[in-house]
Amino acid sequence: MQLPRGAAGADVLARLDRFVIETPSWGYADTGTRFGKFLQDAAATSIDEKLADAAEVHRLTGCCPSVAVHVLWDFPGGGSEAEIRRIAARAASLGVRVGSINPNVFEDQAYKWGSLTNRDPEVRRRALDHIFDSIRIGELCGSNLLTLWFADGTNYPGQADLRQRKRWMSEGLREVHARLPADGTMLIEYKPFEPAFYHSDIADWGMAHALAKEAGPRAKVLVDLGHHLPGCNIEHIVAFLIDEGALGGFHFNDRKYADDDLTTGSIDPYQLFRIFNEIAGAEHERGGPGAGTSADLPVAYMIDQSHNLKPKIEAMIQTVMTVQEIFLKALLVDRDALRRAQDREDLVAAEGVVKDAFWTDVREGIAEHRRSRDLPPDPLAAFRESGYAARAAAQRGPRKKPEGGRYA
Ligand code: PSV
Ligand code: MN
Repeated sequence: MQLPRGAAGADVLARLDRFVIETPSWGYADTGTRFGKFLQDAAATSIDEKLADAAEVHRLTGCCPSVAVHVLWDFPGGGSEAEIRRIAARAASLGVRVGSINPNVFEDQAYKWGSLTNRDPEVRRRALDHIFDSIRIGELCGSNLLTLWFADGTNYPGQADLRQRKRWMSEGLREVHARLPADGTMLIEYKPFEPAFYHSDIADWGMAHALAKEAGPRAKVLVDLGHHLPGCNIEHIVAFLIDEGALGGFHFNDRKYADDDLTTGSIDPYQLFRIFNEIAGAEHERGGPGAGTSADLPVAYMIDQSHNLKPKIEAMIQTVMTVQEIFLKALLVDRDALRRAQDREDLVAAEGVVKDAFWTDVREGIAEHRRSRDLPPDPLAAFRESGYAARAAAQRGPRKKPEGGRYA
C-alpha cells in the first residue's frame, strides 16, 4: 500500500498539516525517577530556555506551535501579571505560544491528604484558588485550555471515606467549570495509581467522564497513555469517549510497565496506531479528510513525557515524527473496504485492511511533504546538524557543576 496520489493524497496531507502537537515545558528540563536524576548539560533550566527549545522543535517540524506549562514550575515569580505577560511575549517572539495550563495541586505540603478531596475545607479552598489563578494565567497568556490532574488518593483501606471524597471532588470541579472563560475548556485526567497506591480519587476514564459531565459541558476527559492498568484496551476507551462527545485530549507517551513516560510509540507503536484508527474512523464518519476542519474532532494532542535518559530535544522531535507517521498511517485505512469486511464478518480481511495501513511506509511521503512546506525532510537529522544542542550545553552546562560528587 502507498500514500494516495491526487486529491485523496492532498486531503490526507492537509489533515496531517492540521494535526498539531503540543510539547510540554517539563519535557525539556532535567527530570528523573524517584531514585535520582542524571543531569544533561543541554537541558533547559528556565522557562525561557524551555520555550527556546520548544521553538526549535516547532521550527524543524512545523507542527508544534504551543507549549504546555506547569504553573509552579514555569512561573517562579508567582504568576504576577508582569511575569505572565513577559513569558507570553517571549513565546511569541520565538514563534510559539503558551498552550495548556497545568495547575499544580500535588507538591505543596498542604496536599498531603489531598487537594480538592482534602477533609480540611481550607485546603480545598487553597487548591481551588490555585486552579482559579491558573485560569487567570491562561487568560493573560491567550490560552483557553486548562488541564487538571490530581494526585489525590489514599494508601490504605479504611484511610478515608471514598464516597465523601468523590463528592468533594465533584463539588470542586463544578466550581472550576463555573470559573472558565466563555471559550475555555477544562480537561480532567485520570490515573489508577501513583502517587496514591490504594485508591486514586479519579482512577479511570469512567470516573473522569462522570465528573466531567457533572462539572459542565466544557469539561472533557484527558487520556494519558501511561495512565492505565496493564492490558487495558485504550482504543476502546477512546472510541467510547469520542462517541460520548467526551474526549478532550491526549497526553502522549509510552510505557512497558507503569506510567513510564517513555517516548511515544517506542514500545508499542501498533497500540498508538489502533488509537489513531479510532480517531480517523470517527473523522471519516464526520466527512473524512476532504471535509476539512469541520470533520476534525476537537481534541488537544499533547505530549507528556519525562526524558530522563534520551537527549531532551531529540526525544521530542523523535516523538513528534513518530506521532505524525502513525497518525498518517491511520488516515490510510481503507474505510469502505473495512466496512465491507465487517459487514460480512470477514475477520481476516478486516484485520488485513487495518494492517495494510499500519505496514505502509509513510516516511518518504512525509519527508517529501515537509520539503514542499520548506521544512527539513528529516527534522531529527537537521537538529543534529544544527549544533543547537552543543551551543545550549556550552551555555547551560556550566551552571550545573557537580559538588562533592553530586550535582547541585
Ligand atoms: C501525572 O502523572 C501527569 O501525567 C500529569 O499530567 C502531570 O501534570 C504530569 O504527569 C507531569 O508530572
Ligand atoms: Mn499526563
